[in-house]
This record gives sequence, structure tokens and C-alpha cells, in this order.
Amino acid sequence: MSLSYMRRALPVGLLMLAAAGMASPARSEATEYEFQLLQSEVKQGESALLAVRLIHKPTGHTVPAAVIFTHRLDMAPDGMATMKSRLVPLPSTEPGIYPFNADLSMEGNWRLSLAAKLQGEAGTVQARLIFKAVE
Ligand SMILES: [Cu+2]
Repeated sequence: MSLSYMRRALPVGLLMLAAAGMASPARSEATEYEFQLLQSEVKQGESALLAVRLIHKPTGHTVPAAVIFTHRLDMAPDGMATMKSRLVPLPSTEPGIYPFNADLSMEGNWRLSLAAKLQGEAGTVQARLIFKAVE
């Protein structure tokens, strides 16, 4: 994407955010947060370690103590949305980092879906993150 495209697209994006904010203030607050995978490639195996970081986008700070109430792991990116696999949340060892133990039974592209509630924020933070299981 070129810089000139981004300059033109930005005001439209801001208007859309403003419109969404009027319709649903709670939702627009939750959109300031983002889950990010710590790694885009993970070694395939039945006891793989995945980790995501939750950031507050305006400040770049990591956000601890989110309650992840929905989590799912499947191979939707490779056309296997029904191929769901085991995903177990682990205790956080670093503020704002959320680790999981996962059964990556197959090499290829996996999707990690999360939904979380944050302390002091209405709305839900949702994420669909794609990563690759490699040998
Ligand atoms: Cu598969």
C-alpha cells in the first residue's frame, strides 16, 4: 500500500470509527486493544507453546489481567474450519502476555480465535490470528 493511498484512506477510516462510536460507544473502546501473536511460525507438535500479547494501540502498552472467555484453534486458513484442536490457556508469566498450550497436529496454517473482557472497559476484544505450524 502506497503512502499516498494511506493519506487518502485515513480520513475515511477516522470517519468510520467516529460513526461506529456514535452507534456503540462500548465497541469503539474495545477496538483500541489488539491481540498480537508473539510468533508467526510455531513448531508443529502435540504440546506446542503459543503466546499472544494484548496491547492498547494508542499507547503501545501491554495490558494485563484480561479475561479470555472464548478461545478456539482451527485450520480455517487451510480450508479446514471444522478441524478444531486442543487449546489450553496457561498462567501468564509476564504482564500482558497470554500463553497457551496447543495441539498442532498438522503442519500448515492455523487460526487462533479469542474473545476477552478487560477490566474497566465495556465491550469485547476479539481476535482472529493466523500462524503457521512448521516442522
Ligand atoms: Cu488440518
